This record gives sequence, C-alpha cells and structure tokens, in this order.
Amino acid sequence: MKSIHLQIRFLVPLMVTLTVAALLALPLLDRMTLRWFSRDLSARGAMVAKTLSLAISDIEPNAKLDRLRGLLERGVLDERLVGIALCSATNQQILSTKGFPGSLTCKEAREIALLQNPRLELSSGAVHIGDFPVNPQQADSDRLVLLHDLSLPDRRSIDTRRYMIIFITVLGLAVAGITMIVAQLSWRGWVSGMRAILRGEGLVRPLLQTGGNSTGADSAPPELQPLEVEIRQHLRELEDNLYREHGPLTPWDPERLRGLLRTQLRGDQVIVVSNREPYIHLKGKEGIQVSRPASGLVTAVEPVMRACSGTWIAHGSGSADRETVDEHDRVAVPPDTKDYVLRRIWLSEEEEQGYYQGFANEGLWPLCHVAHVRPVFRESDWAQYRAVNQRFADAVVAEARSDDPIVLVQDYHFALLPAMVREKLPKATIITFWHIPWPNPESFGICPWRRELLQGMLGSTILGFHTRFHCKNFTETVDRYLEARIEHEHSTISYQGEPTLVQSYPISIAWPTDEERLRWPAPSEARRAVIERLKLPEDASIAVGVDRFDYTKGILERLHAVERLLEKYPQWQGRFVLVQVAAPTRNALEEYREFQDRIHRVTDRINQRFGTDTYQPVRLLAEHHDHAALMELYRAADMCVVTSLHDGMNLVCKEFVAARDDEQGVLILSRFAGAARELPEALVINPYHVEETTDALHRAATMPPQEQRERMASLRMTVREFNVYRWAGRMLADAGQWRLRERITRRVQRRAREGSEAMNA
Ligand code: GDG
Repeated sequence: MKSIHLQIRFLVPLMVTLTVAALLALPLLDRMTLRWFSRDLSARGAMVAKTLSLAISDIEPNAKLDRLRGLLERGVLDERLVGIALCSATNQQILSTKGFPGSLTCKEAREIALLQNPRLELSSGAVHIGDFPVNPQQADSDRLVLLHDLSLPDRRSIDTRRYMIIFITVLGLAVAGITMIVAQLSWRGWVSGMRAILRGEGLVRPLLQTGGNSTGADSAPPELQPLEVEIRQHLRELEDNLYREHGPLTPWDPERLRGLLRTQLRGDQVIVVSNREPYIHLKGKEGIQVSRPASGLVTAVEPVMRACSGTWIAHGSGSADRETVDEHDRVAVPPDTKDYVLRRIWLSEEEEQGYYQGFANEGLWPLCHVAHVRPVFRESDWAQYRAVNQRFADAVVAEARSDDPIVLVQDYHFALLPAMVREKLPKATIITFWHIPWPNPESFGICPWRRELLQGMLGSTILGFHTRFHCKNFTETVDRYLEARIEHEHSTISYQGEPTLVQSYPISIAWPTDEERLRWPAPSEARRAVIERLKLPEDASIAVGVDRFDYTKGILERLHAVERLLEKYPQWQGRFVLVQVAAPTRNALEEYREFQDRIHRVTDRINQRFGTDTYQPVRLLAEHHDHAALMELYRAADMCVVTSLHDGMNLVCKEFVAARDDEQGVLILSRFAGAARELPEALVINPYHVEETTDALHRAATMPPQEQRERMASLRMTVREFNVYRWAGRMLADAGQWRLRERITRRVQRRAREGSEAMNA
C-alpha cells in the first residue's frame, strides 16, 4: 500500500510536468510547421509562375488576353491553387481566373505577399499569396499573383498536434514506468543491504562470496559503504548517549569480558606484551616486597588480564625479580589470587640503555608528544630497539600454545614486534595499542626509521589509539611514507595485501568494586588525615596533582598557575595548597633530571614568596605512593588538577572521579589530554594559558556544592560506563569478529579444495 502511495506521489508530478512541457512545445511546433509550409508554397509558387511566364512570352500579342485566360485557368486546375491574377507593373489587374476574389486588388495582394507570413483569411478559407514577375530581367514587368489553398497545411498542423500529444503521453508513461521499476529494484536492494548492515552480516558475506581474499573493506556493496560507516558511527554515538542518559543496558565488567572471551573468542589464549611489568619484586629491609608501578598502562591492562587469565610478557626490572620466577622465568600474579602468569624477560644494561632509555624514551616519547623536547635518534639505540623487539617477539612465539593466539601488544616500546610475530605466527590476531598520542606526518617524519616503524606496526591485525584524531594522524602518516591501500570508510590500511583495522578505543580504569570502596576512608576522615600528615591549614583549599614526574604532564605550568592565583586572588594566600605527587620516572635521562630539578627550584621559589613558618602553598611529594595513599589524597581534595601539555588519555582524572562517591570535588582538565573529549563536565583549560588555569583554580575553590554535585555525578556516570572492560571488550569483540571471518574463510577454502580434489579423483 505504502509503495502505491509512493508511486502515485511520484507519478502525478511527472505527468503534470510532461503536460506543461507539451503545452509549451505545441505552439512552437505549430509555428515551425506553418513557416515550413509557407516556404514550401513560396517555392512552389515561384516554379508555377516561371512555367506560366515562359508560356505567356510565347503568346502572340493579338491573341493575348483570351490565350492568357485559357492558360491561367489551366494553371488553376492544380488542386492547391485557388486563383491566379495577372497584374501590371502599376498594380492594375489585367485579368484573373474565376476563383480569384474580386475584392482583392493587385496592390493589396502585393503588400501581403511581401509579409513574412503571406496569409489572407477569405470567407472560403485561408489562402497563401505569392507575387512573381513574369519577366524577372525586366524592371517594370507584369506580375503574376498566385493564391494557394492553406486548408491542407492547417489540416496537417492539427494532425501534428494530435500526434505530438499522443507521443508525449506515451513517452511520459514509458519513462514513468521504467523509472518506477528501476526505483523499486534499487529500493529493495538498498533496504535489504541496509538490513544486512544493521544485522552485521556485511562482515561475513563477502568473504563467502570471494573465497577469502576479502578484507574488512568489502563489508557492504560499494554504493552503501559510505553509508555503512556513517550508520555504524551514529549507532555507536546513539549507544553512547543512551548509556549516558539511561545507564547501561549491559554494563561492562570482568564477568562480561570473561563471557566474551568464552563465547566469541572460544577461550583462545591471550598474551600481553609490555615493557613495564604489572608487579615488581623488590629487595627490602624486611625481605622481598611486591610493588605496583606508577604507570597508566599497567593501571588499565592489569584488570583485563585478571579477567582473562593468559600470559603477560614484560621486562623483569625489579631487584628481586629473578628470585621469584620459576625455571621458565614465570611467576603467577597477583600475589594473592594468582589469576595469570607473568613471564619476565631479562635485559642487559646495553639493551635497556639503547632500547628503553634511548630509542623509546629519548626518541619516540618526545617525538609523539611534541612537548618542546627534541627527540634524539641514535643508530646504536635503534639497533638495540630492533634486537629487543625481536627477543620479545620470540618470547611470544615460545609462550603461544596454538598457532593463532590473541596477542595484545602495548605501546611505543614495541612498534616492530607485530610484524616480527606475524612472520612466525601468520594466523595470530595481533592487537597493538598505542598509549601515547600519534603526531602529524611532518612531526613523525623526522624519525630516520619512520618507514620501518610503520611497517612493523602494520603487522597488527588491529591497531588502537585513544582518539580518532590520533587514528587520523597515523593514517595520514602511512599515506605519506608507505605505499599502502587506505580505506578511510572502513578504517583499514592494507600493506602488502595484509589488512590492519585502525580504530579508536578510549582507555579507562576499572570502576571500584563495593569491597574496595568499603576500605576507603570517608572524605572527611581522609581530609583530616592529609591535613595532619602534611601539616596543612585547617581551612585549606586542597588541590591535588598525581603524575609520573614527566615533562609532558604540565607540572611547571601548574606551578605557574598557583603562583598567579596567589598574586591575583590574594585571599588564597595562607589557604590554597597544591599537593603534587610526582612519582619518580626515567631518572637516568638528563632531560628528566633537569626538568625535575627545575620543578624543585620553582616550588621553592613559590614557597619562599608566599609561604610562612606554618604554610607552604606547594607540597611537592616526589616519591612513589601506594594505591591507598593516592585514594586518600583524591578523597581529601577539593579539586584535582590535570594540566598535561599532551597526553594520550590520562587516567588520573578518571581515578579522581571514581574516588569521589560523595559527588564533591572539581576536576580541572587540560584540553590536550585525550580524556577531555569524554569529560566535558570538567573545567577544561589550556595549560599554556596561565591566566585561564589560574581562573579555573579560583572557580573550583569557590564552586558551590550543588554545582560540584551536578558535574561530578555526570562525570561519574561516564567513567563508570566507559570503563576499562569496555575498552578491552570492544577491542576483543572486533578481534573476535575478525577471527570468525578468518575461520569461515579457511573453512570455505578447504571445502573448495576438497571439492576440486574429489572432482580430479
Ligand atoms: C600512558 C599515557 C595514558 C602515578 N603516580 C603513582 C601512581 N601513578 C599512577 C596513576 C595512574 C598512572 O600512574 C598514570 O596514568 P596516566 O594516564 O596519567 O599516564 P602515563 O603513565 O603517562 O600513561 C597516558 C596511559 O598510558 C594509559 O593508556 O592514559 O596518556 O601517557 O594510574 O594513579 N601509582 C602509584 N603510585 C604513584 O606514586 N601506585
């Protein structure tokens, strides 16, 4: 019924348009036909006149009039001629045939004959008038006036109109009919294509059709591909908004992640590779102690590994690490629950120096962060980087229990490893996650080994970044430096025939469990404890910063903003305190040592300028803190300050939000942290703009509790739902879909092979 309505809605305007076109075209056509006939009659008249002229010249002058009349009467016998008159040069009628109207004088006839349309309406019908000299060589020659019957052309014109109307109507109906059929077919194809896309079938079907040479790029018919991407994005955004507004339909938690591993990944083995290990064994005064490193990567990946078991391969860097592993360099962790295996790799001093301190931290880290520290690239560091990547890749192959494990490669320390693993385990699903930003092609281009790094990374099945912006930068970099096929609509890059899906997966934290929350002190207790321990004023407005002591985190800019706050808003002198945790990191590098010294100097200067015996505006705690101490600080604070100059995501801001179940506290967040895209309810600032950061500190310190509650409630909803299990879950689900396709492809190819073998036999 709907389609009939659609057709009528389409047909009526089409018919109206055609009718209007016909109405406009007919008079035009009419005029053209008449002009054509008129020219025809003039030519014909000229011929008749010429014939008569020759006959007239042969007549003897005496017998002239009678002979002439007879001659003209014979001429009129032509059915189209109505009458003929012979006129003198002075327009006197010499004689005329019977049909020539008596009322028409030679002068009038001549005047009409000179018109463009020499037509005269008589009572007997319309005639065409032609006027021709008897002797064209003689200037004062007699003239012949011929009257042609115009009823024939008039009749033809009416016939032409009729045929035209019939023709236009038939043509209109034919065009409408064909259009409707084509539209119907396209509509059906389009609708079924869209349904398939919405059901997610597009990913599998083309593989079956093409026998396995297909990539993600072929997931929908070409004409629907741009639409498919848009629809998927809209669906994802809708899903995200729905989550934000109504809470989760099915929340992501360890159980759901385990379920996904059991079902979609059929319990396949998961191997994580990272430089930093999740647990470090250290020799202490009271024997061996276990420590959790200050690392965003470990914070995020550890809960995922707890949920999926498997093996984590990392550099064993602790002083008691060798003493705690078995003969295969393995140790079960976490120490209490032993959920998964940690396989340690030992690095020599040269290896650590070249691969980690040198190439990764002096080269790639500043290269990707573009934070005013020049990257240093040394040939010897590059050689170590390659060698260590190979050692870790070999360890992956050794730990793999099947030929197609799921390998999660973490961060910029292992850009070459994906291609190295791919070489030995072609069927492995390699998911590489780049935890830091990806710069634009020009910035990345300064690396002498840019092509090798890109080739290594494109050994991955899936390559993840925190934001779409980083994905875009990466794709543009590949476009600039490698010969690869880029399918923007499907976010895939095919290099040497092997596709890699480049996607954004914003990382997060594990939302605290009820058990964990029970161990937290109440915010008022936490405040009391912090004030006592750090000897802060009773009425202090406490801002907290928690970072690795790294130049990208904007600690210097934060200090400048605190100094400016105390100048601009003197009421905060004696009351405002920044408690800055700066966990030691990369102390072996001169760049870091210089930076850390500078922070100490600036802190001292501010404290001297505004401090008293009992008050210090900046408390710099440059040491590692345990998790509980951080929680206490987060819960004691009036605000948390994140001023990164460039940060892939930043987890500290999410930890602060998760810690504030009292819905109080204000988050100040740099717009250059990936997290700013997810957390707009924070006070988002540009850390390079000291005045803006200063005003944000003042605003946070004076924000009414109700506004704090509204902002914090919304932030909490986001962090709770967009947690680290969702991050891992989305990546693993994409991997699961990929593996499913691979299996189907292999099955189809095997059957095809078996079929042809049977035929040959
Ligand atoms: C990279 C990217 C991305 C800090 N001090 C201590 C301590 N920490 C913990 C924090 C937090 C983590 O370290 C730092 O996380 P970030 O996200 O700020 O940063 P990076 O280490 O630079 O991590 C970053 C992250 O990877 C994840 O992808 O977000 O953009 O740069 O968890 O709490 N933890 C302990 N003691 C400390 O003194 N225990």
